[in-house]
Amino acid sequence: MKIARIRVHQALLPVVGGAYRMSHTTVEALDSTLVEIVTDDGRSGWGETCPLGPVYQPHHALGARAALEQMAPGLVGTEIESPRAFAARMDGLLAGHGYAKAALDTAVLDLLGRQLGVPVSTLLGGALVDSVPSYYSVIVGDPDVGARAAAEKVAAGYRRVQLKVGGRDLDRDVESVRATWDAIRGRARLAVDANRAMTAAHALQFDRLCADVPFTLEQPCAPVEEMESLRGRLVHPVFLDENTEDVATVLRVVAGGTADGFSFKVTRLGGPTRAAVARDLCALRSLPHTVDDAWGGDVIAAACVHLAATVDPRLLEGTWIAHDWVEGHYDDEHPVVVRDGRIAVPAGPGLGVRPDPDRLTPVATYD
Ligand code: 0XW
Ligand code: MG
Repeated sequence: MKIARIRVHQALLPVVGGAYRMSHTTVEALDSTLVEIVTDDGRSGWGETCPLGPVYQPHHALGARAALEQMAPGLVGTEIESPRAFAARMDGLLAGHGYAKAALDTAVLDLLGRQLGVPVSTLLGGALVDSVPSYYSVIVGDPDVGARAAAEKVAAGYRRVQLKVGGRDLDRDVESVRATWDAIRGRARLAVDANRAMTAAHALQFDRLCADVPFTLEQPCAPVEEMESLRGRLVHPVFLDENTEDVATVLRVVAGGTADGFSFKVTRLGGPTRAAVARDLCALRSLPHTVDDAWGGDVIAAACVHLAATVDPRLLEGTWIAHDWVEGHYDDEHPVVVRDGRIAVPAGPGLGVRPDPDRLTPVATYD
């Protein structure tokens, strides 16, 4: 199966409700990049990457498309033998840029799945379940508004809530934590995500002020060294998110015992194939983790769910998808959605979703 053509598409995704606010940035629309790999035997496979704006991580939409432009000419005409062989070829064309390579990795998995007649989860080791738990992310805002939103989502079946804090007075964050926990206690777990906004001193203070509320504290500080300085000084278990920019960092953290779990972003780790290595490292130490992405539509959501389905259910903290914040779907017949707090693994070979190109804006074609 040879690559005959690579098409790059763009999807502009306005945020439903107007804005998604985190400690350091508020986004109102996201710029997603989809790739379609077309083979000489007429098959096509899809991938997607959608940075959460240009400051959440060192990733941005223009950079993704520039990376694809750099690699595509060296990929067209080559044989698709396996995800690992394809990853090696991408690395030979461009160093780094895992968030862009992720889209191509996903498209190759979609293609191989369709060629072999198996779902992507099988290519990632095999699904253990036919649906995965999701979780709901409450944005930084008024404590009572956030608590009501959390209560509504728990009533709708979610069993994990992530509360965004940071970027404001510490007491306001503490108020949000208490209001949200009071609204969901006994029915759902709580994670509190500062998205790197706190200093180590603030994180220690915040941890003490909320010591009586059980939650996992997600990425309170920015550099992994600062997170390492907090080890053993917090009462709350700590999850790393933004620090896990590659599998090597995951290995360092797992080996060093720096965190109690992770909030993984599949494209940040380089795509489902590489993210599966992070999954296996966590399994060695029974470290719970999420399988999410920063943003995106049905293609990224399907990739996350296929990988999440291969995780030991005991260790899967949940799969966040942006569907609550994105209007519509790329594929109306096979939308990836949360129902009763869970997401069904898309049926059929490959990803199980087929974007309608008419819903996308063509950006470039390489053949
Ligand atoms: C909650 N998320 C998975 C969605 C946004 O991309 C941020 C991210 C996180 O955990 O920080
Ligand atoms: Mg996070």
